[in-house]
Amino acid sequence: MVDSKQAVHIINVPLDLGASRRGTDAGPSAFRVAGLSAALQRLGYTVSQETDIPVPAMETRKTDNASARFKDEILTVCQELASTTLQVMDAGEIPLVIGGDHSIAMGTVSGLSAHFAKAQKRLGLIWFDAHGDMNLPESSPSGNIHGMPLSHLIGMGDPDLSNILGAHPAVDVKNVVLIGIRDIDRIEREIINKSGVTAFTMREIDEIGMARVARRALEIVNDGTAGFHVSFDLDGCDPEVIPGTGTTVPGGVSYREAHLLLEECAAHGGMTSMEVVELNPFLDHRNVSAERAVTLIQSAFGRSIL
Ligand code: EXY
Ligand code: MN
Ligand code: MN
Ligand code: MN
Repeated sequence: MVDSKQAVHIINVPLDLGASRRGTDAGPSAFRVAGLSAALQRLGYTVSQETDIPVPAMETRKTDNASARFKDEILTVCQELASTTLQVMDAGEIPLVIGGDHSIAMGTVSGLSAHFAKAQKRLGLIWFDAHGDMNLPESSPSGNIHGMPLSHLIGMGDPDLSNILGAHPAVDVKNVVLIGIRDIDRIEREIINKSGVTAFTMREIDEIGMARVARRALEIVNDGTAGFHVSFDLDGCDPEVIPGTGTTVPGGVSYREAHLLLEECAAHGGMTSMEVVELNPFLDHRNVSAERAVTLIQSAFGRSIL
């Protein structure tokens, strides 16, 4: 569980092969410039180490897999990331994974699950996103793997991508919640509805408020689990809050609502790890999205206003 006596281990994954739009490969650099490490240290954490996962540049690769573009490369990156996440958890440190596009979650979460599986324990998962990320190679309108990681983590889809480190499924659908969704593809909608994951759409957030959404989500992800991971896609926030991301969708989560969710995660005490994905510094204005993302991470790691 996240606790300032534990060391944070930042894992940078500059991947953009899972998206059509270039630029998430510069995410880790923008977070460094925005002072991520110092921001954690101000909260009392030690940042034990930064590990950079090697990622090939798109220009050096070709993909002939139209339904899951750059699958082989993404699989290799996710396997390396999963091993790293597992080692970090085994060492008692807190993994903070910085993307990169959202494909990396298949690696992050598989590594976390492998850690808990050794003790016959399960992991809960909060997936904050404008999108469902529940396409399958055969349903995807784009072939972009960043639209598919969650379906693979619940054991569907391509068998290589859904079996990283032998965790299959990496998470049990009954402990998975989607928060903030508002842009779902036609077949993806059926996949989500049949899957058994709980979805808090923007409509639910509008209707009952983020405070209640957060509390219900925390009940679900902590039901019978050893803790929960937060996979935070910055495009879940409204584009006015986070302009620096590639697949913006209007009508998103406000700055304060996002903080509230993460403050509730910290107050609960069961968060094991976090990842922040889809920052695209080339679409940002003077790194404001990275700076806001750093403050969001601070809330998840226990920063309180007073
Ligand atoms: N649903 C669309 C697709 O599968 O292509 C868009 C997915 C965007 C995924 C982003 C980053 O969370
Ligand atoms: Mn996503
Ligand atoms: Mn998204
Ligand atoms: Mn769409």
